Amino acid sequence: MTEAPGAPAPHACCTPARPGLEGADAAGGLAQRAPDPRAGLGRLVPIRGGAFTMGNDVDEGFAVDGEGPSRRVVVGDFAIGEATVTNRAFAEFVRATGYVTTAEELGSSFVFYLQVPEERRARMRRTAPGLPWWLDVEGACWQRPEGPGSQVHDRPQHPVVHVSWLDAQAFCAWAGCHLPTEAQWEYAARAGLEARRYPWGDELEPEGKPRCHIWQGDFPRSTRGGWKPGAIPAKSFAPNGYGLYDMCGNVWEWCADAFSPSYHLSTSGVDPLCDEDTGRRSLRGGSFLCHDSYCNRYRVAARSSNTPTTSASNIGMRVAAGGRG
Ligand SMILES: [Cu+2]
Repeated sequence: MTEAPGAPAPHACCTPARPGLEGADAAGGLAQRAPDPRAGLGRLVPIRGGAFTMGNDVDEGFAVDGEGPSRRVVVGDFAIGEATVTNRAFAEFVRATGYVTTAEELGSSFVFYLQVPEERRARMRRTAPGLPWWLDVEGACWQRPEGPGSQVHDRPQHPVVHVSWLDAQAFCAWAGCHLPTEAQWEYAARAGLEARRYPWGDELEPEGKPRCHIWQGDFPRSTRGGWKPGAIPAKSFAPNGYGLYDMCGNVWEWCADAFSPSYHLSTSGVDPLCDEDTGRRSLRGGSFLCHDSYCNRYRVAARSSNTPTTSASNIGMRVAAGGRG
């Protein structure tokens, strides 16, 4: 699908980026404590490896994303979180380590404008360049997802958001796991269905029922039917065939790979991992801001990326264990 007329970049709806902070590409400084592996992580689903068709050749994404050419890829056995990492699990990590996230260090994070109360919005000036619906909100971070005055005490089962790729790496180092590779993520998302658009098949809303948390209404101006922009609790919709929740929509999920648009041309066909020095990291799954009219990256083959220091109210993470990573 196409982006809106006059859109600054086809990456637009999903991912503002922090400029000028690239290069910090390793999660240094966090002592590896004797972790309680998988503490508070929820279930890790064992996935039996195999061969699958990865990527997409149908012209329904954005050429710059590099969704194709599709190809056969083999992944080894691994395990993956049944859901995204929750606020509860991330709080456990912070309590145990005193970890300070990138957003907390830098003093701000990106919040979608409709998530910020109108009276506060009016006083805000800073927006992401070219993306007016993103506010760079001072004080926004995982514990205050909409900025000062917001909190997560009543959202323990929501996915943690405002985590940078560096934060995700640090969390994984503590929990004794790793971020899934793109190949592991897509293999898990497809759950054995070949060449389908979504984890459940080709139809977005079978029998008229939403299957994932994506934008409802006219993006980015208005919502319909009482739908509100913002992450919702993990596991709010039915899982896919492998028992995995929210592989589409809700929040973007960081992957281990460096992002390259030529990923499908340049990486191996066996447990691929892109380690080119591109300054960006891959994101999968789409978020509550995705909508067919603007950004349909809630498909299993769709890809996005951001700089490793970027955080936003629609970016979270899921962990993996075993296999490559
Ligand atoms: Cu999107």
